[in-house]
Amino acid sequence: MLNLVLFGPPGAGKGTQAEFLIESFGLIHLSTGDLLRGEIAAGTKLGLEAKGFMDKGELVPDGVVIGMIKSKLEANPGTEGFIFDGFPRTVDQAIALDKLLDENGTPVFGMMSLEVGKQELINRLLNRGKISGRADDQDQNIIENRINVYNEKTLPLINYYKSQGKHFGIDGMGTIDEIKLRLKEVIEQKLNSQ
Ligand code: B4P
Repeated sequence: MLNLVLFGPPGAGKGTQAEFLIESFGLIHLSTGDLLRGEIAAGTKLGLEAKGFMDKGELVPDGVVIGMIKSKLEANPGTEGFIFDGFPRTVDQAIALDKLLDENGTPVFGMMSLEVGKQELINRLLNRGKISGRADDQDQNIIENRINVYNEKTLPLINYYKSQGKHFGIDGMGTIDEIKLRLKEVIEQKLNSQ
C-alpha cells in the first residue's frame, strides 16, 4: 500500500496536487478540510462545532479529525493506499495516524512536504477566496492566522517524519505541472529504491 502524507502550509497546493496523485497512483483521497466542509454543508453537530474554529483559522480539535479519519480508513479496506491531505496537522494527530495504520500493517510511505513562500501563499488563498467564496480565504488576517497556526503547531511534524526517515521536501513554487513532475519523481525514486 502507498500511504502518502501531503504536507504544507495553507495554500501550498495540497488539494491541487492530491487530484493528480489520485489519478497517477490509484489512491483514495482523504482531505480533512473537505470532510469538515462536507459536515458544515450537511449541518451536522460535528460541522457546527468545526465551523467556529475554521472561520477563525484555528485548528479543529484533534479528537474530531482523528475520529473522522478512523471511520474513513475502516470504510475503505483493501485499497491501493491513501493520500492524507491536510492531515496530520499536529504531532498528536501523527501519532494517532501511525497507530491506526499499524493496526492494518500499512505504515506511512512518505511525507511529501510542499515548500512555498508566505507572500505567495497569501496571494493564492486570496485569489481562491474571490472565486470560491470560502470564508477562511477572504480575509487576510484569517489567512495570516492560519499560517501562524501552521508554523506553531504543524511545522514540528517535519521533525517527526524526519526522525522516521520519511520526510521529502518539494519546491512548491512554479506552475502546477512543474510541481506535479517533482512530486512524481520523488515518489518513483523512493518506490524504485525499495
Ligand atoms: P484545508 O482544507 O486543508 O485548506 P488549506 O490548508 O487552505 O489547503 P488546500 O489544500 O485547500 O489548498 P491548496 O494548497 O491546494 O483546511 C482548512 C481548515 O480546516 C483549516 O484552517 C482548519 O481549520 C481545518 N482543518 C483541516 N484539517 C484539519 C486537521 N487535520 N486538524 C485540525 N483542523 C483541520 O490550494 C490553494 C490555492 O492555491 C488554490 O486556489 C489553488 O488553485 C492554488 N494553487 C495551488 N497550486 C498552485 C500553483 N502552483 N500556482 C498557483 N496557484 C496554485
